[in-house]
Amino acid sequence: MKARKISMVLAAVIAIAAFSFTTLGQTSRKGMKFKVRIENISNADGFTASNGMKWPFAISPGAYSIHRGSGNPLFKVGAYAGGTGLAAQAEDGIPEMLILRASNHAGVLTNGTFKNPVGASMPGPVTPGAAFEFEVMASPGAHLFLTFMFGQSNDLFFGNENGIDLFDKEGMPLNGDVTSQFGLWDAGTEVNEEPGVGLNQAPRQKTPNTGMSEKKKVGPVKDGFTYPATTDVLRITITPSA
Ligand SMILES: [Ca+2]
Ligand SMILES: [Ca+2]
Repeated sequence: MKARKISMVLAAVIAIAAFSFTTLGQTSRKGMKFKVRIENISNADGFTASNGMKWPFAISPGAYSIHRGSGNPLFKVGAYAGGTGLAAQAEDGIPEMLILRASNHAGVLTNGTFKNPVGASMPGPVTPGAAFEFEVMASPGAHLFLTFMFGQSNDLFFGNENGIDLFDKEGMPLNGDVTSQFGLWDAGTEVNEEPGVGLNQAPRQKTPNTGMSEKKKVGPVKDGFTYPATTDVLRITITPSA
């Protein structure tokens, strides 16, 4: 009798433990924290322009959006960027307006910016060897969008056209390198000059929003100049918190 009672109590304890474990697992999956790291892995020697001058590869502060459903809240390939806030992001590395406008997009759960390089107390560009890092909370079904500027350009930006799923179909969190999902895009708002040389590019222009304006649709860069392959200069990783 005694042994039977003990085994029944044990079974109940195991059942409760198993239930709590399952509940905890589900709860943590509903709101899991991810760390997003955007690292400039380009060579510190930089690139050589047609006039022989060296220029460093750098990226600007950027925007992120955690989103559910279809569409891209930050940019739309094949559409005009006018009025979306993309111009300030792509021309001057200023993401606030884009985030403000993106918050009207159906399906947006969270929007934010990343502006301070790791270890820096002030906003600024990420130069060779440096990185941006930020954390987001997300639940299954959510995906991530990012934008940030190619610093030595008129209106070029990096971004993922399609959302990056933060969980797989089984609800397991994404963990790894997602750089290959990012492209270099032309916002279509300012005429391109040679990268690292153009006087109307962010590092050299006298004030933001300077340069010959253009009215093209957002699309792949086609200007005859040479650009580094994205995976040669950037490493973007997503790591779930334990
Ligand atoms: Ca352009
Ligand atoms: Ca400019």
